[in-house]
Amino acid sequence: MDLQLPKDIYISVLSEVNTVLQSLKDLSADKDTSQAKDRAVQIFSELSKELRSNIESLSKNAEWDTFTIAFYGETNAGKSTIIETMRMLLSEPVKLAQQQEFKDLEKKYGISAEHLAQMRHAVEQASQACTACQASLDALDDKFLRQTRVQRERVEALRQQIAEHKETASVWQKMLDLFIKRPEQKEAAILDRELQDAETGKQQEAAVLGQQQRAAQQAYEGREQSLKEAEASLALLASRADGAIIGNGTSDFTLDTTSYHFSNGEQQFALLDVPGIEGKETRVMDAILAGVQKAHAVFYVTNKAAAPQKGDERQPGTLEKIKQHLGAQTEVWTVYNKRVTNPIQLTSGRLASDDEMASLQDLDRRMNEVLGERYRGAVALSAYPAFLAAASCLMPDSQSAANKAKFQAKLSQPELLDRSGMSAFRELLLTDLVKDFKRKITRSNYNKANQVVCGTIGEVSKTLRESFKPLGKELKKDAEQAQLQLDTALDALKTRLESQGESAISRFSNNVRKNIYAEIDKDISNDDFKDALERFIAREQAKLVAELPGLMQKEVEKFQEQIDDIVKRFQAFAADLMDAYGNIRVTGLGSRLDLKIDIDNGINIPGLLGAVVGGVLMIWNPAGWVVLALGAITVLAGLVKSVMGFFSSDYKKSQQRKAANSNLDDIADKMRESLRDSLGAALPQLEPKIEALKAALDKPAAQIAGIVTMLGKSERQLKNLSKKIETAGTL
Ligand SMILES: Nc1nc2c(ncn2[C@@H]2O[C@H](COP(=O)(O)OP(=O)(O)O)[C@@H](O)[C@H]2O)c(=O)[nH]1
Ligand SMILES: [Mg+2]
Repeated sequence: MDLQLPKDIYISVLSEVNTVLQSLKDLSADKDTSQAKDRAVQIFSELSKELRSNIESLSKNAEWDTFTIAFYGETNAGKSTIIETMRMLLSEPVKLAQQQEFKDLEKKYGISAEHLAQMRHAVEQASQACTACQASLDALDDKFLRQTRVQRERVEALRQQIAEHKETASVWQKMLDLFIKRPEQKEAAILDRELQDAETGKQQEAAVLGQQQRAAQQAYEGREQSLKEAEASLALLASRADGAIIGNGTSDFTLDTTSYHFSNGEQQFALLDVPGIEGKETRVMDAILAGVQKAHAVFYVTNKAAAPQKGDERQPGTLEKIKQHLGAQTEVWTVYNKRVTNPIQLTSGRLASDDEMASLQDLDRRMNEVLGERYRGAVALSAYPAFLAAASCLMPDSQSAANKAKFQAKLSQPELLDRSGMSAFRELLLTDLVKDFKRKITRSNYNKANQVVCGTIGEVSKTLRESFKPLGKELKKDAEQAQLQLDTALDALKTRLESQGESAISRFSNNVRKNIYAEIDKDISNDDFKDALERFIAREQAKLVAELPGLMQKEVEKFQEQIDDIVKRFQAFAADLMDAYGNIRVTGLGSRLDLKIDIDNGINIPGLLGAVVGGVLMIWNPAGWVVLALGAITVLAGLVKSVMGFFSSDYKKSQQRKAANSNLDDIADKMRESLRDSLGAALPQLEPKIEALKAALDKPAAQIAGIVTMLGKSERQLKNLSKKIETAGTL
């Protein structure tokens, strides 16, 4: 493949495919093959439409300058955690800027863990003070009610006595009461005054307490307000904190693919954070596919040390998704992200246990089966502890900050990075993966282009294998069978015409014999005998000439029906075959490709059929042979003259019968000969018509065979193209 620039691969593939299509169009075709050619061209252009759109999408998504590595896997596997850690370890510019912003904000608001704790404590204290004030007020009420209970009850009792007295008193007594107060009235008045004094005292105390309560409430509200403000600036801070891209466990956290750009000396590379592959929405699927198309290498991240799940008919499993998405990648690695929650897990030497190592070997085997030599192996690491070690801008008071403290109390930062496997992963990324990246980019992009070509080769092969080849075979078999039936029908016609002739001859002989015997029995003279024989022969000939055409024509018509049937059966059969094979599903196109061919086209079968029988009846007079055979007949009596009644009458009769029989035998022989000649002249005229029909029956199979040859050629040309891409990609 002679390209000026590696990226010209797409244009080159498209132009090669056009060449294949053009060479299909350029094939010379005659009247019979042109329809097949048109179909082959149509099918190939349909199949290459898919190729074109795939190549265009590659050309749109392809990345040629920056080596691009996608992190691919289920949500929660730890993809974002690994990427976030790498951003910090490799000083990704956007990350550095973000960290700077975080520190600036932290300084501006003076927010620290202790400060926040103090503020929360102050709010708590103020709230307690409020509660205490309310309690004092309640206590005051209680005390007042308790202390005045005896007096209030006594006043109530006195009021009742006064009321009763008013109801029962005499008029005199009532008059008296206007001037002299009763003792209960005096006592009640004293008690009322005392209660009034107590109430005034309580209210004075309550006023003091109320003032205290309002002050406490004000203090509480003020402090809470400051806390809220501090927390709001905290949210601002959180968006700039390390780990902001890490998910919270829900599957829609990462919806789009985000890329992070790194440079390491000469090398430019990007890490792609791809959404979780269990996502079903098209938006997510598109993002995954676009990410994977761009990538030159892929890390399949999983938090299970086990081979990916296989799916079933209803739901594709992870393994099928990997096969579908990652088939065209240059290199694929597995990252086993072991979930570590306790620093103790990192202090015991190796990260992966023996069991996990064994499971990972099984996983490697499965991935190898699916991806072949593109699969590079598995790496074990623990992302979260490494993230904690690398992070320097964590939210004060956060779980991560607490975890960082917990892990760093046991292991230093370099120890954490080593033990978590992250240092080794960083080395892998910077040396193995990114090394020689220009060549790798070319190889990966060529691989992807080749994958598209191979996909189309697969479609062409499938179309040939599942449709045209078996269809051609079956059509051929059916045509052969129908041709055999046509031959058989022609043979049968010949036999039937012969036997019609044969029975005409015996009918003729028998009738003449019966009649002449009756005459002979009348004891006629030899001259009369000869006359009578000639008369009977002429009469029977006339009868045959009258009835034979009808009988013979019936046979010919029967033959016509037979061949009609044979041809119609074949046509129906062929149509069924077209239905069965002519509508196959072509993967990827999302629709069915209609491969139907109109088999009658160009073959005028009804025309041919009409010609067969019409022709026979035109050239053949079915009774002509009788006329020919008897036209020149002379009855040879061959009788001894019966002079003077020398011979007895019985002898004469037997002589006449003998003469009649020998004459009839001669005539029958002549008629047979004439029949043979007549059939011999008529039937061969049928043969070319039957041959023409047979040839017509061959046409559908021949057309399909033509398509098979033509598409087969295109398939070979595509295979050559694929080989060329492969070679160019590994240079
Ligand atoms: N304990 C522990 N948690 C982890 C580890 N790696 C990731 N996580 C947690 O798993 C969750 C999802 O991680 P994330 O990196 O967003 O996964 P992604 O969906 O693959 O991008 C987050 O809560 C992480 O803190 C790990 O090694 N140990
Ligand atoms: Mg994520």
